[in-house]
Amino acid sequence: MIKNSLVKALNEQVNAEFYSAYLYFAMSAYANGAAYKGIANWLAVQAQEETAHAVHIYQHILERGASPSFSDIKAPEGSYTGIKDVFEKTLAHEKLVSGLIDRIATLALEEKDHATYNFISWYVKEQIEEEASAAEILSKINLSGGHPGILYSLDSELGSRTYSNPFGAQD
Ligand code: OFO
Repeated sequence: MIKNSLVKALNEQVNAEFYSAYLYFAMSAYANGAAYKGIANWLAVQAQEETAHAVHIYQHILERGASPSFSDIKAPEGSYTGIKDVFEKTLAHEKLVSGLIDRIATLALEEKDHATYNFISWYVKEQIEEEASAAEILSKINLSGGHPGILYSLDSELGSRTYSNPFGAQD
């Protein structure tokens, strides 16, 4: 039987994942308005992945025989000073999420809940990739020195990202 403390933490994580989706959609809308269509695409795919994470965690709560609970999803910041600002905030947000995931992993170990520990371990690994990809894009933006041609190439590169459900279910 899953402990209430873990149900609470997982419910909070569902909310945090939906917030992440909101945040990346807000950033995508900003990038779209700033004519960075490829970056807008990358961020929209990121938002879809975050939604898939929320659903996946919600399903785990149900599968463990517990009740999901729902609270308000915070509105994301909608204004940015440029794409560097967007990716600085993306990296900072992913670091924050890594901390939330680590907290659940620690709690699962303390509660000797190996099922939740095994479940959340996927996210521990995922967060390494999430931080690395945000850091890589940010360093490319920094290296560009604001050169329009380099930023155009980066925008084209990020425009090729496509969404596929990370859990192999229907998109
Ligand atoms: Fe849910 O992976 Fe980013 O935050």
